Amino acid sequence: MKKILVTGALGQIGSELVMHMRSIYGNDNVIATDIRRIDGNVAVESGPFEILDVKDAKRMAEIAKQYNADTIIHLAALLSAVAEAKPVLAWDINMGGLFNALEVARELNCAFFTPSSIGAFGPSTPSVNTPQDTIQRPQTMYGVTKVSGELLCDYYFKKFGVDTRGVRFPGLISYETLPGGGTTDYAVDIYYEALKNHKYSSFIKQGTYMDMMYMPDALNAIVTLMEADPSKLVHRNAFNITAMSFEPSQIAAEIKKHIKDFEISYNVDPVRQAIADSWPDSIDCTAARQEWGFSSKYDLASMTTDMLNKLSGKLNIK
Ligand code: VAH
Repeated sequence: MKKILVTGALGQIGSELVMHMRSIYGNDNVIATDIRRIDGNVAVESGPFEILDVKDAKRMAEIAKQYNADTIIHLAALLSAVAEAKPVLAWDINMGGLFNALEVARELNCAFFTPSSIGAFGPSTPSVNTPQDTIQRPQTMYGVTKVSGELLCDYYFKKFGVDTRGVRFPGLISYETLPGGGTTDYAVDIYYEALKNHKYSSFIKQGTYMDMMYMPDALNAIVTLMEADPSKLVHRNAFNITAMSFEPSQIAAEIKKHIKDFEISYNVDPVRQAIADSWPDSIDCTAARQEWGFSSKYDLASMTTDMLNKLSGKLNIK
């Protein structure tokens, strides 16, 4: 990877991945794009930034040619809860944008990464230690676009030889940007509320297990996969990866070790609860470990310590 075009660069993953990749490949070699510019944002100010609506195929191709991109990291998408509220827009952005990005990668012979998600599984998928290859009948628009995206990326590899690669991300937890519109966002919101108010009302009910990962491990996984030997990639797109699986009372108990009077309560959102119930409790990531050496560093305890330290600085709360 030498000239990397990132779409959705101001989102939860993009805002940190741009900085991570710039630290590895050089500021001028990572072109950040998003549908809007946020002046002062470090991803905008520390290197090339272009406004790009991923539904605009012509503009995407122009930017990729202008910067001689050899890699496209396509992150622009609507997340699960927003996609369920706006399913037509979600298909338009998640699939229309993906198709445009794959076409640019095909025309310019770019390597290509886009994330799938545990949202690509559904209620008929084995929910414990979910296999790499299994039933995928998601019942959310987000999940439909993720399964479709996995198949489209496989097609572009087999039909056109585009070097497509991807992972099925679990819920990602980070402190740089507030996540928007996801089902796993409770596991980010809880840290903010714990520091600000020493209490949190969870929209996901107690006992609801979901796979999760701290953002540093997600960033490392993307770079490791993109640098991996392609001859070793059997599954190529949509590798199951995870770092931990927990339910709301477990993250609350871990926070309580740092904030003694922290209390969790529950005010369940039926829409996001139904989405969470359709996802696995835990997934198997043997294929990722075997084919490109995936590993994760953070567990719930070490993530909680780091999240609370970083957020207390960001929120200026001692
Ligand atoms: C969401 N954070 O909740 C995203 C992710 C696995 C969850 O896809 O929609």
